[in-house]
Amino acid sequence: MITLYVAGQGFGLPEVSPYAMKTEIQLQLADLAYDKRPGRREDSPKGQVPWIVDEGETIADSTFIRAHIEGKYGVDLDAGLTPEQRAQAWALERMAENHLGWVGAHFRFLDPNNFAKGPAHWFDQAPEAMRETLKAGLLEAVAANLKAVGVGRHSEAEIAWLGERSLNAIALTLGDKPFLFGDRPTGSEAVVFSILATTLNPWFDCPLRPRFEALPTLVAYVERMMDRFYPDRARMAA
Ligand SMILES: N[C@@H](CCC(=O)N[C@@H](CS)C(=O)NCC(=O)O)C(=O)O
Repeated sequence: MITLYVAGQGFGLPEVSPYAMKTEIQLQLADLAYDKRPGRREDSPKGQVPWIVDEGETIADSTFIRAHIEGKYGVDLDAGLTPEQRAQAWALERMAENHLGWVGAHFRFLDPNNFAKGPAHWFDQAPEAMRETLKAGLLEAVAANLKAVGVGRHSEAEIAWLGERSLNAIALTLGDKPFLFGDRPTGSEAVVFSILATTLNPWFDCPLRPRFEALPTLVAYVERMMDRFYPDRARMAA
């Protein structure tokens, strides 16, 4: 049995970490049984969630977890895709994780109201005397990461414009299909959906939401994925 270590649910989402959501969906797509437990990033070999322990073997990072399960269990989450579609899937994954994800993080963390109603609560159980220092430390680390990846160097309007371009690219790839590459979900679905669900979570204010809502096929896609993989959880409000 595989044990999946995650951050846990929060802010109306089944998993606050899009990467944990991605791995959970990919385990379901691979039809593998797993046990889900809360994990502290300090206990992860790469200092981040998610990670898995599979028969004593520890694998960290969602992309390497996918490679592990596909290799070990002989599963191909992109079965049926052409080589061009596989290349496109990889490009979409990288855009979602390494670009749109940071755009979402910018608005979630650096908007003071969003921070107060979201990430600030991670420190609710910390000793009161340390709470503000811990919050400031997290904000500083996220801001430094945003600067390092480049997103944090732009104005709010520019960041929203960059995010809108990614939303449009995903919507155009999806077209009128139920899933990105046809009638059934493939591996990249887990990535794209998880980043969209986190970035456009109605719990937070985000200038990208009106742009997302102007793309009804994308809104329906997020709802379809949520219903399929988390039927008991909150739906994204349209
Ligand atoms: N490349 C990693 C990214 C994982 C990631 O960014 N996890 C976040 C939570 S969403 C985390 O643990 N952040 C804590 C940190 O970086 O210190 C993956 O695909 O698993």
